[in-house]
Order: sequence, then C-alpha cells, then structure tokens
Amino acid sequence: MKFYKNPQLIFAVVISALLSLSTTLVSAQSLQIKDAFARATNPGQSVGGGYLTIDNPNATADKLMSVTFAKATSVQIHEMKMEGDRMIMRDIGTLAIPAKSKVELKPGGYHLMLMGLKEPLNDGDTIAISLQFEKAGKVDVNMPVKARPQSHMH
Ligand SMILES: [Cu+2]
Repeated sequence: MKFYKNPQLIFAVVISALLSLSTTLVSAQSLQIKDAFARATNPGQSVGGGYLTIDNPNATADKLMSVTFAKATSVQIHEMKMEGDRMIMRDIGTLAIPAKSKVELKPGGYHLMLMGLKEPLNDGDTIAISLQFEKAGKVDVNMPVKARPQSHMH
C-alpha cells in the first residue's frame, strides 16, 4: 500500500492519463473523405468537375478553405442550384462542414471546378488533389477519373 501513501504520485498518474486522452482527441480531429471522383473531360474541354463526400465525425465544425490540383490553374468550390427555372452555378469560395455531419459534393450540387486543365482527364486515370481545411489542415485525396454515364445520344 506504499502507492496510496503518496498522493502526489496518484495525482501525476491521473494527469498523465488525462494528457494521453486529450492527445487521442486531437488526433481524432480529422475528416473522412469518401466517394471521390472526377469526370473525364471531352476533347477541347479545359474545365473539369470533381466530387467527394466529406464526413466530419467531430464535435466541432470545419471549413474547406481551398483546393489545389497541380494540373489545373485553379480549383474553385461551386454550388449548383435552381434559380427560378434555370440551373445556375457559382463560386462560393469556401464550404462549411458542420460538426457531426456529412457534406456531399455531387453532380447537380456542390462540386469542385478544376479550371484551366493543362491536360485532359481520361477515364481510368487517378488524379491527386489537395484540400485545405481550416482545422483539419491539408488532406490529400486521390480521385479516380470516370467517364460520363452513357447517354442515349449516339
Ligand atoms: Cu462548376
């Protein structure tokens, strides 16, 4: 029972347990990126669309601040929505990622606009893009390039 005669030691053990717990919480402050893909471009097309789902399991909100892709001059964060009877697309600058929620970037909604592509995006390729978040920092994502779903036009 020598241990209990030393309250300072017990205190130190509790503190170190708390410290290791808080370290675990900090490293859990990360986001999960799922279902990432980019659309294959048509010949002559210099703008491409990128899509992914950002899952934030944390109790704090985050924000997508910017996106970079080495083979594009810039990447914008776009929102597509109906305004009256027409579909409009605009650059929203940054994208809020609320706590404990999922934000989907998908065709017809939010998406990444890869501007000024230096080379075409071909079906089967994988492109590497970097997302910069306010809290989670830089997150690298590999995006498979997929052809547009078959339409009925021949
Ligand atoms: Cu767009």
